Amino acid sequence: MLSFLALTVAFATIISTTTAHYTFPNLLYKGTQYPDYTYIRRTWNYQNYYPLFDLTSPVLQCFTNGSFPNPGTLTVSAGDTVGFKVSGRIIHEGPLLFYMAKAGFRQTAASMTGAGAVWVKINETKPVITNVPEELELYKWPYYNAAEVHIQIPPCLSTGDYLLRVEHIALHIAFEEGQHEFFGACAQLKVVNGGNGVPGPYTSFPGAYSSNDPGLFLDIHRNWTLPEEYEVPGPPVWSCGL
Ligand SMILES: *[C@@H]1O[C@H](CO)[C@@H](O)[C@H](O)[C@H]1NC(C)=O
Ligand SMILES: *[C@@H]1O[C@H](CO)[C@@H](O)[C@H](O)[C@H]1NC(C)=O
Ligand SMILES: *[C@@H]1O[C@H](CO)[C@@H](O)[C@H](O)[C@H]1NC(C)=O
Ligand SMILES: [Cu+2]
Repeated sequence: MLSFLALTVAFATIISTTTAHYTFPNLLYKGTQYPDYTYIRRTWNYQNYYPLFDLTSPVLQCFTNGSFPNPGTLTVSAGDTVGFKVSGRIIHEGPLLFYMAKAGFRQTAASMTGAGAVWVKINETKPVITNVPEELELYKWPYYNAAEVHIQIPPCLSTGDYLLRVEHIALHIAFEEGQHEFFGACAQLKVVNGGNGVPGPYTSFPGAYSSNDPGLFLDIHRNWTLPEEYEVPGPPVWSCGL
């Protein structure tokens, strides 16, 4: 049985599904907002903003489908904060995740594909614990309605070329298995002034997620009294051991 709230939210979502989705087209760095898909790979959904549902698709690597040339690469220092401007706002509820993948031997951020077990999760957000009434879902997911998101490059990360992958997973209709909506993008970064961090564990896309993961198949509108028990999907976060 679905709660009234779940049905209401699902119905509202169906109505607005083609107009209200979101992409991450602009890199933000040291006060500059770069033009669309400068240092960010142009995503498969850059025009229609469609969600990705297929957890077995290589599109999950960088939300690209191979139709567009890769952009340039931005130089940043380990420990710097970079951001992604959202096209509109993150209008669905769910976790925000960041991953990085280092370019291999004779690869660059522009030439690497993101295939294989190369990804390390560097951040994730759980829902927050609040006494706000159930209906005010705004307060439960820290990035709900966000117009931009930011991430610190791990200060101990070793110097080199990387993909930085942002991912938002919308869970408003995830009470049906497979109805998780994935949105994201990859920035191409050259990280300088790095440290001696040893990242891990590594994961791959596809491969990191299954449609019956507890964090991907759940009713976030029902029995939602214990948000601290939410399990963000994918591997644990690596954070320089901090
Ligand atoms: C990739 O995405 C673009 C834009 O959405 C689309 O025009 C193109 O047909 C897609 N190519 C493939 C191989 O799916
Ligand atoms: C609600 O969640 C709690 C904690 O996971 C669980 O113990 C309880 O059985 C759940 N109640 C219902 C009605 O699903
Ligand atoms: C993840 O991001 C949040 C919000 O920016 C920040 O407070 C937190 O310290 C980060 N966690 C790690 C492990 O970097
Ligand atoms: Cu949606």
